[in-house]
Amino acid sequence: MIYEKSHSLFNEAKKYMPGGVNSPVRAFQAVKREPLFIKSGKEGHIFDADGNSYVDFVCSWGPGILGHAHPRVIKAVQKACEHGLTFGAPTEKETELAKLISSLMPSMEMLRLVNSGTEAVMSVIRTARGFTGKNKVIKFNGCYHGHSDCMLVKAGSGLLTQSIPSGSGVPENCTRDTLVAEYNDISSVERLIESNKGEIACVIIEPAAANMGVVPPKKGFLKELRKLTEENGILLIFDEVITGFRLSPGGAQEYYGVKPDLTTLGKIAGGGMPLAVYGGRRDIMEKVAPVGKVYQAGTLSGNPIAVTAGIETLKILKENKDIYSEIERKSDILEKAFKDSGFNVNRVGSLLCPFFTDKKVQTYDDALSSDTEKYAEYFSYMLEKGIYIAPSQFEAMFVSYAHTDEDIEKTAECIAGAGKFIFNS
Ligand code: KE4
Repeated sequence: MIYEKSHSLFNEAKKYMPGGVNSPVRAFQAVKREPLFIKSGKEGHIFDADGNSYVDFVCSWGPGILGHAHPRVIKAVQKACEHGLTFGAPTEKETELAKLISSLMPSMEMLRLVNSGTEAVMSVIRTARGFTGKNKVIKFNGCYHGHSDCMLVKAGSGLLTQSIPSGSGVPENCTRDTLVAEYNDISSVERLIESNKGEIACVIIEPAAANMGVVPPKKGFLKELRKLTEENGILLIFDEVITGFRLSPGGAQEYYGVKPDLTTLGKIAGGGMPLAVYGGRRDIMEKVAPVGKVYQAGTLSGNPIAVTAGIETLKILKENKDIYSEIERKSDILEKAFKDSGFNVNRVGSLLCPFFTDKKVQTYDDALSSDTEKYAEYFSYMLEKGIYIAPSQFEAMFVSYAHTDEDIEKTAECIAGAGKFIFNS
């Protein structure tokens, strides 16, 4: 493959944007390569500036469950644009999207549209604090909830730690109320609740973790977490920015049969446009301004174009339930290819992740034991074969409805080849 055009575009971009990118993971640093500059996408494929084509399993980190440039979504967005892009005033479409989301996720009795997953999480935490009058928040090591200050914490060594900020620019006082438990370890949550009795507003979790690679919840873990939070008057927040409308039409809460008090959504909810959501129990959401005193606002929140993309996408998902059985079927083939080729692969629905460790990956520490150099080799092998996967061990492979049987077959063959190349099996 030739990458000359991407190379020169990257050099130019680096003069104007940190690392030449608008989000760090896109810089390909973890896989020790220069990023590709993408020119276009269609169905399950993307095309870079040098004219190379790839089967795309990043799918813009999740929104692309229907593939790129779905004709129905594009047509609806083009039509909406003719009437103006944004008014900063309520429109009927926002109610239509809110009703559609609520019909798919009944726990979301009332919700607010925002512009990014980060904004949704920042707002839902503030709402949980405002509703309970408590400040402390439990998150899980290895779960990512966007870059709002109180979520940018890295657990100290061991469990039950007072968090220290990760990265710079986050003052200690922004994270002193953020407690870190271990994913899939309910006793770590029990100990935090015990040592912070009556002070915890909420627990936030990725119901299926996809930001430390893919780590499914152990059987019963989510149900235990629900019971524990209910018993202690602590709100349970499912961060479904990735899992929402992906694991099932009703997301992880339908897939696992556990009802949170609050939920955040993003990615698929906006059909690829900047749109995210937070919501849940009506009595909690009625604390949000202008009804209640929890302030949250946004110039472009619920703008007609992003809302149109979201409505069209969710309508297609709601009208074609076979989409979910289809992406499961395609994911079955890929999972089998990984396993037959000697990979240690985790999977939840249409989210997959090969780990380069002998451990069964069920916690953040297990995930950290993965050989990221080997992941980088795997990444390059697949890229050179025209398969575009996450440029980091700690992300997910997203299967879309637009991936054809040929795409899946080609990918399965490349996985087999990568297995031979890496494990020289
Ligand atoms: P955004 O602010 O990036 O829209 O959403 C933050 C977020 C919140 N919650 C979960 C579970 C998420 O996965 C994310 C963002 N996901 C990453 C990919 N792992 C976005 C990609 C990026 O950071 O460039």
